[in-house]
Amino acid sequence: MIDVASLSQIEQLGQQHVLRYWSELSETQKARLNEQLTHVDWEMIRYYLSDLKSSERDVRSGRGTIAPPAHIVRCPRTDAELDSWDEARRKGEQILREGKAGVILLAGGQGTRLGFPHPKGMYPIGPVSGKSLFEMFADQVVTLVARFGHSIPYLIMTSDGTHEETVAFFEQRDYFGLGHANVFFFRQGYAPCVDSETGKLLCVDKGVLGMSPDGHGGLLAALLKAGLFSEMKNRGVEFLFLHQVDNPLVKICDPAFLGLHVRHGSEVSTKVVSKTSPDEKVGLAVDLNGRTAIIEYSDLPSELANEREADGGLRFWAGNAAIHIFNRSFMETVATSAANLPWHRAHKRIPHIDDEGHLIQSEVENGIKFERFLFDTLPLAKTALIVESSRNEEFAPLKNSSGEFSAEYVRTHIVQVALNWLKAAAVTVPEAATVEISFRFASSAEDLALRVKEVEDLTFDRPVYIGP
Ligand code: UD2
Repeated sequence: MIDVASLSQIEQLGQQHVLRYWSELSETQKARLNEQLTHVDWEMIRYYLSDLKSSERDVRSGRGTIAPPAHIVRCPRTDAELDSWDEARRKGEQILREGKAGVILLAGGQGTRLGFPHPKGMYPIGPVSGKSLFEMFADQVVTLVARFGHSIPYLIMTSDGTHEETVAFFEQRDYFGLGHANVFFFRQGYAPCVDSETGKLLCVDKGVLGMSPDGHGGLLAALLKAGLFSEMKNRGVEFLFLHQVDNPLVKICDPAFLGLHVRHGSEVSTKVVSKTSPDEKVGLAVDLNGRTAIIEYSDLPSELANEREADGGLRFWAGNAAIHIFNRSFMETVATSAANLPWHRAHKRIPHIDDEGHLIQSEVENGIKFERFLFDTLPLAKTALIVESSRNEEFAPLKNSSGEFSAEYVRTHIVQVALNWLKAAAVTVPEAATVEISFRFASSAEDLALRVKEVEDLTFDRPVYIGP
């Protein structure tokens, strides 16, 4: 029996073709198609059909007014700013001691640009250790737990494409010492794909809709479905630190960032880094129609991307480092409210069956995938804070198989951070040395300086890994 609610939507939206093979399907196949149909966001399909050719965002069609963020907390330079950050750091450290912080890792992406045949977090990025991204993140969390004396739950969002391998990777390594009870794997949801010309739902087999992960904005519904908002509330977690799987330089639960977030009374805070060029492919923190927002680089008109201030710097310099802190209560409110996040469209080559049921591997971008972006929560917040981070210290994401944001690029940046810390601790180290410092040994330049006795006699004529 076809799900009645879905059937009326199918008829209203001219999607009868998805039922073409219904009579040929087994009971199992019918049940699967019904399951898929009940998860289709028919409002999204309706909107898409009514809006087939127009742009999806205000700013691109010129309806929106866009400006740099009115307020950004810049990296500290003066003594007064340094004192202010130190005070924020102490406040953040208190939050960690009180067990009010949790961590969310976005790990559902397919990582297609990298060409790595496993979940990206498994990539052996450590320049000397060969540690995976997952292990480097775990090293940070284990160190934070030891330092602040309270467990920190680690919530890892996967997708069907990454789930099994990711869970097995952690289980085989005993969760890197995080403690099984503190790690929560949960899967994000899916959205159907449509033909970009007709808006027809694409099928990948007789009675099987073509679906794709619903974007990292699917986090909210996935947390809700997994019961993790109430789990976090029961644990006393008030703040959720969120990071992407691709950036090993991220300072997980950075106490200063936590402190600034709380001091500002923000519902969501985001770190930005200086763009290296007007067309760098990172999202932008902006004021969009007077609200703090992040827009994708593709949504920023090039004339705005190229605007410069009197000092020659980019007017729109604040690149989205994809490092956020959310109040758990705010995230839950958005997850349960009707004000859902907007759908973004991505033109893709999507395999699909033709009228005769033959699978077509399209040579052109024939279809649309729909994704929600987590950063679309910013305009929904009463207060959203933008905080600058030092690009050299905290941003080197692994994206591509070569060139910028490649493994070589990332490893070079990991080594450079270690060299900077050693130099700050007055350790003599050659510029060309290859060094990696484990977060379990030191998680900042200040940490390293406290243990300089243990490293000052090291020789750097070969790659050196400083850590347990
Ligand atoms: C993201 C940002 C971009 C910039 C850049 C910085 C978006 C749309 N763009 O670009 O503005 O900040 O990062 O590095 O966010 N993911 C899921 N499920 C999904 C899709 C993605 O979990 O369905 C995760 C993915 O595993 C990764 C993160 O979200 O951790 C970013 O995904 P991406 O690689 O697609 O983002 P990218 O590089 O296009």
